[in-house]
Parts: sequence; structure tokens; C-alpha cells
Amino acid sequence: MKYQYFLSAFAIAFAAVGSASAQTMSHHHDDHADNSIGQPGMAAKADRTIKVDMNDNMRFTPDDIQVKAGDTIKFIVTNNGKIRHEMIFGSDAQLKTHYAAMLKNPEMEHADDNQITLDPGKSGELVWQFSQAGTVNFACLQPGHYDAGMKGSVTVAANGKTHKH
Ligand SMILES: [Cu+2]
Repeated sequence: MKYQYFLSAFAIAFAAVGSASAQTMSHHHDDHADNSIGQPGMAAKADRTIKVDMNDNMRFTPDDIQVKAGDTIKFIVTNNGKIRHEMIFGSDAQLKTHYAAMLKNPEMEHADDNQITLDPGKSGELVWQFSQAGTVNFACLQPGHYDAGMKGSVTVAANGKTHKH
């Protein structure tokens, strides 16, 4: 018996899916280097732990936080929504500038030590030391969220005694 083998050659075209990777731009903020909003803290030295909930109602709970100058706060942030949210500390001006940049480039990768970005259902920690009396703002800068009122503030009270860590 004679067997014939037919070999079919299939030309497989691999369509190069144009770099679907979103334009990734990172940016760094030296604008909080002046220490006015505080600085990254160490979890081991946290004076208090504050749980913050983020939700698709575009609100932080709580959105009004009281601390004392010098306090290191461990924020345990949870995204209980179905879309991405983030908590970013800054002055009002810093947040507005940053938000404008986010609107121009929504896929902008932004990561810094003054912020935490969380996918739905995720939790994370952000440890921050508040150094000066005054107000430190925070907001979610995902496009549309800031406009919808996803913001809050930390009131930093003067601390009479010298605070040493
Ligand atoms: Cu948000």
C-alpha cells in the first residue's frame, strides 16, 4: 500500500498588534520636598492607624481626619468599589496640577510615596508623617473622580511638645 502524505503549509500571519501598551509616562514630584505636607513615614513608628474606605460613590470615608504635627499615621486604604481609586496627599495646588496632568494622559503611570492606587477590592498601606500644623489635602485623581468630589483633608494641629522618633 502506498501512502501519500500531503503537507500543507499554512502561512500564519502574526498581526503585530501595534504597541497596545498605553503611553507610559512617569513623573516625579519634587514639590513636596519642601516638607509642607509631610514625608513618608515608617510603619513601625506609626502613632495611629486610620482605616480609609474608597468607594464608587466618589467619597473617602472618613474624609475629614485630625492629627497632630509630628504624627506618623498608618493609613490602611481599601478600595470597596468596582473601579480603580487612589489616595494621594498634597496641597490643594499640587493636587489640581497633578489632576490636570492626569486628564491629559489618563494612562499616565503615576506612583510616588505620597500616594496609593488600588484596583477594585484591594487594600494597601500608606504611612505618612505630618510635619507641620495646617491642612493637608488628599484626593483621588482618576479622571472624573476629583471633579465628582473625591477628596478630603487632614487637619494637622500644632503639637506643643517636641515629638521625637
Ligand atoms: Cu476614585
